[in-house]
Amino acid sequence: MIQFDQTIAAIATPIGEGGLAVIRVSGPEALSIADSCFKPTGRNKGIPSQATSHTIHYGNIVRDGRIIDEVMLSIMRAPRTFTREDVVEISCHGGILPAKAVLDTCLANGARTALPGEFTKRAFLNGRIDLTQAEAVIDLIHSKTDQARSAATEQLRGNLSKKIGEVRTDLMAVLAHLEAHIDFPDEDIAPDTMEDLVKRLKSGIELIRKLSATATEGRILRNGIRTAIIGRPNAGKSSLLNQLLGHDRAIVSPTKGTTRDTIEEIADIRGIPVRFIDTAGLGETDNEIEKEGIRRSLEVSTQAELILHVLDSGETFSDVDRKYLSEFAPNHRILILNKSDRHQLLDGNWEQAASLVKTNCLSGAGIETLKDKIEEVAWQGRIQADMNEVMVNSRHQESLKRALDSVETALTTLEVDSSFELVAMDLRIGVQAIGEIVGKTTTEDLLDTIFSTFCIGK
Ligand SMILES: Nc1nc2c(ncn2[C@@H]2O[C@H](COP(=O)(O)OP(=O)(O)O)[C@@H](O)[C@H]2O)c(=O)[nH]1
Ligand SMILES: [Mg+2]
Repeated sequence: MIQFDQTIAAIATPIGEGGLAVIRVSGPEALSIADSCFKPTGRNKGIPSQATSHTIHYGNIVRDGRIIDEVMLSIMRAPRTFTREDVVEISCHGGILPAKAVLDTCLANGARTALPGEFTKRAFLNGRIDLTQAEAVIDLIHSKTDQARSAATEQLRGNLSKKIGEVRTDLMAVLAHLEAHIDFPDEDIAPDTMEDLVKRLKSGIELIRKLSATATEGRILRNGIRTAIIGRPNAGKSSLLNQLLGHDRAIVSPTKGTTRDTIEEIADIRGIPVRFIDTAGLGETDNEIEKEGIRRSLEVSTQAELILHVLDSGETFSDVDRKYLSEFAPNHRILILNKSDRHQLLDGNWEQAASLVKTNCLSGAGIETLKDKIEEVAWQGRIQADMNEVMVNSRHQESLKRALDSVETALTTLEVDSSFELVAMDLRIGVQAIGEIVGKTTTEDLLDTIFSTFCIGK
């Protein structure tokens, strides 16, 4: 275990008004800091440093003889804590000022403010969790749908670490064998041992491939799918957004050009976080603000992974729509024939469109079908059931790719019976790349990048 000199403290709950706020303190002086500022008032008036581990105490936080707040103080001694250091958690009254006053008191008694993610970083550096689990903590906090939460929970439980461990064990076993052989070159590798080595490399490669294949799901569940709602003014784009969100977010009006800026909102569509972007609408205008709106609509459309192109069924097909249908070739597009309640004037050979949904945004008809369609388009049969909700992120994928390259090269070299030194060299690169995923090999830069995305207090 690493002995950090400094004791860190932070408000662990969101800043704002609430029932409770929690101040977290971790490090060698956590208990002595608690001794200096906590005055127990309950029946058991023991001081924190004398208290049994994993107990909770009632009392006041006191600074310069003045009571700052009435609190509950939890004492957790190393190593059975999140950071594996002594940890004290103080639950005080919610609200910015009480929490800040309690934190300031801890700082005045010798703690320093924690950096973003520093508690989790200590948990990692002290071997409590590996890097994929640390990343899962942030995925969990940021998760927008139940499916995303569940994937993060699995990763936090060490599901991905276990799979990475399996690959690593296979590669290490082969490597150990080859290294022993390199040291005693006179002995031949028996044919059945050789077969076993090849088998292990092949199973490692297969697992690396399967893990890599989960990257798309991982990205979708972590980042959501950027979905632009485009179409001519008044087609019903804002009405559609409201229907998909289940509440009135965007202003709907019969006046053309009501939505001038883009509106972005995340919705849970069948477990997928979909980031809908309602746009100003396509078309011609002389108004400067509307022009800017249209420019932004186009920008959003080019960056979107999915486009919902809304058409008004009560109008004839226009050149503007034709232009955008031919100009944009997004990865995925769903055509929405809205206003299905109106007299149908929209002409066109719609049956050819791959994805088409008829909706009525006044009644909500067709919205559930549209959600099914979005789900279908998003997954495209990519779910790999046997991966047990393991979903790698782009960092893992990058390491997996390097590992795959070198292990495949190693296998080819081994099979053509070439130099074992070469095979071993490639395997070492592979093991190294696999190790990066769980943090067996890391750099300070990498850790900074990962933990700086955390919130303070986590
Ligand atoms: N009849 C009918 N009117 C609709 C439908 N969807 C939207 N509208 C109306 O069409 C007008 C323009 O809608 P809005 O959502 O603001 O269109 P946007 O300019 O594309 O965002 C509003 O008066 C809506 O109430 C629909 O399915 N049927
Ligand atoms: Mg609108």
